[in-house]
Order: sequence, then structure tokens, then C-alpha cells
Amino acid sequence: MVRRPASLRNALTKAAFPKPPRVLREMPARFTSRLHDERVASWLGIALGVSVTVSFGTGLVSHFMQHPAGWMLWPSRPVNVYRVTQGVHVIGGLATVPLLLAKLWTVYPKLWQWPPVRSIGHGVQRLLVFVLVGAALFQYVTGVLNIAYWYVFRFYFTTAHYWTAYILAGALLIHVANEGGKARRTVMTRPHDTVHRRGFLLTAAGAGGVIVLTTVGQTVTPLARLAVLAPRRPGTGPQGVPVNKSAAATGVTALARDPAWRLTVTGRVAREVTLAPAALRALPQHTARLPIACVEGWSVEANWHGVRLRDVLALAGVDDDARVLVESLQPSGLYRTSRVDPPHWQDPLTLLALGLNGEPLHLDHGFPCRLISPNRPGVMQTKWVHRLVVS
Ligand SMILES: Nc1nc2c(c(=O)[nH]1)N[C@H]1C(S)=C(S)[C@@H](COP(=O)(O)O)O[C@H]1N2
Ligand SMILES: [Mo]
Repeated sequence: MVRRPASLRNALTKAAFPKPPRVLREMPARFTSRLHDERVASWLGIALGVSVTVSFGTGLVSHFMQHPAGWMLWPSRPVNVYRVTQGVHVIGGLATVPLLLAKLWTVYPKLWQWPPVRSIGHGVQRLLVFVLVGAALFQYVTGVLNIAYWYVFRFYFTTAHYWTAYILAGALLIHVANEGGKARRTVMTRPHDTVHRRGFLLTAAGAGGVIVLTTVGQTVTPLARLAVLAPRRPGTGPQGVPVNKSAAATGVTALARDPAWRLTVTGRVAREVTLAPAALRALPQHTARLPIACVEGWSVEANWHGVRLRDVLALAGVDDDARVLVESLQPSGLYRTSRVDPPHWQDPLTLLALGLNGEPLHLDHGFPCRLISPNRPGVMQTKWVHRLVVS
């Protein structure tokens, strides 16, 4: 701790904070539970530290898969990487909420300490704790609201959640540097009292476990029936696959049903190609069993039927290192296009799907044609495709 000259300390405590207000003088009497204690706070802190670190790592994967820097080439295999990292991110994050609440409850008497600031060092430390708590609450609250489609916030979720993650990670790092040693020593020594910490900690962990059990079915299909808290479940929606954005919601219905629909390949190509539905069906047809893995944590595996993207690009004669922008009929919206890099478009499992689970593609799943590719966020599995622009 930073030591200040006694005169400055006295000035801070005596002059600035002469006497605590009455509510604060009476407050400590209300914190009767012995669970507001160092050991409980330490265990919860360690669990939160691990969980936030995992969320940060999986969150970065999610961000850079969706917004790859120019030099980043994500592999297309194993097909389920994104499904697993994003499932861990969302379900792990949900399970952490009770731990965070338990931790805040445990330490909240410290909020009322008097004087609020004892020295400059103490003031900086407290400020960092406020940043830590604020960033953590922001991440968990916006995360939960986002998967519940409750967009009460005015800002764009993805950007805010991404940048706040760095604030949270930085504040956590400093917090671990300040308190980590103390927490480690605390949990390493044996307690000699009769405080019932174990019951409290197990309750918080159990609440997290219940959340996992009631949401994991949104991505682990055999547990779908347990997924009572999950916003999306396998088996719901047309052709057994949930729909996020319907054709009606995006205003593509008329365009998608237009008999004049054609798929065109343009940009840096040897020859432009225009394919009618019959021409697409005349190309070699393939089936790929691949998941739709939404950023919101749900995922569903399905059988997709259609033509290989690489076969279509070969007709136009594209370079091996080409990048392809897949464009939707959708007139506007963030997810009307997606970029497909060589590892993905060269993968034989990457299809322009014309069918799903043995039937022609449903309008809400992207009829007449949608992209489906392994190890890729759901938002990049573009529906109602009509143009491939090569660069
Ligand atoms: N054109 C277009 N494609 C899109 C979207 C969209 O809004 N517009 N949503 C994406 C999202 S967020 C997901 S999770 C998947 C969902 O696919 P599904 O509706 O076939 O299940 O489609 C993706 N493709
Ligand atoms: Mo999604």
C-alpha cells in the first residue's frame, strides 16, 4: 500500500470526511451474517477469475471469427470448434451470474466503509474495484439481455460487449495483482471457526449448475427437453431448425420467390457466371451434416443438400487465394453479406444449400439458396443468396 505523510492522511480523513453520516454509522450493525467474509470472497473470486478468463478467450474467438483482420485465416475444421467455444461462452457466462451475485453480496459491506478514501493509493484501488464491478455487471447484464432479444439498450451490443471485455480483463488483472496473493493464502489456511461457508458456496455453484442444465439443451440436442430457460431449442422451427430472422422480417419474400431469381458470380473472375435454379440442380449434388451455431449460444445439426461452393467458383475460374463476398437478396441489415476465405470455400463441406433435412429449403431458412459452411458463426451462414463477388 502507498504510504502518505501523516499530515496528508490526516487532512484527507479529518478535513474531507469529518464524521460519517448517520446511515453509515448504523449500517455495519445490519451486516450480521458471518458470510461477509474474506474466505467466502476469496473462493468466489477465484471461481470468477477462472470463468471470466474463459469468457474472455472464447469471446475473442467469436469476435475475430466474425470480424477477421485481413491476415487472419480461420480453419474450417474441426467443424464444431465455433459451436463449442460459443456454447462455452454463453452457457458458461449464464452459469457465472449466480457466482457474481454471491460475490457482490459477500463484499458489499465494504461499499460503506468510512472514510471512503484513506489515502491516494486507497482511492485508486477503490476506483479500480468500481471499474471492475461496473464492467462485470455490464458484460453479464448485456449478455443476458442480448440472448433474450431484449434490446433495451441504445448502443450496438456487439461493439459495446467487445470493448468492455478489455476493460473487464484489465481491471481483473490489476485486481488479481492486488488481491490474488491474499486470496490464495486465505483459501490455503484451514479455518478454525464454525461459519457455514460450504453451504453458501455450494448454493451459488448449484444455481450455476441448474442454469447449465436448463440451457445446455440448446446446443446439446439430446438434452433439448431440459432447455426450459433457453431462448432457442433444437426441433422448434421449420424443418426442425430454429430461425432467427424470417423472410417476412427481412422483407425478402417476394424477391426470394421471384421465378427470375438467378445466382451470379462476379468480380475478379475469368468469366461471369449466371445460374438458374435448374442449372444449380444440374451440378453435382452433395450432402453435408453441419451445425448452425448461432452467436447466441444455440446450435443445431442438420443435413444440408446442395452444390459445393468451390464447384460454382470453379465454373467462374477464380484464383486459389480468392476471397468471396456472399450477398443476400436482403435489401439491408448487418448480416446481408458474409466473407468466405479460401479455407472455407475450398472445403468440400461448404455448400450453397438448396435443401435441408431431405426437403427443399424452407423460405425462412434461405430459399432459394443459402450458404452453409463448417466451423463458422451462424451470422455468417448467409441466407437468400443471390450473388458471389470475388476479390
Ligand atoms: N441474409 C441473412 N442471413 C442470415 C441472417 C440474416 O439476418 N440475414 N441471420 C443469420 C443468423 S444470426 C443465424 S444464427 C442463421 C440462422 O439460420 P437459420 O434461420 O436457418 O436457422 O442465419 C444467418 N443468416
Ligand atoms: Mo445467429
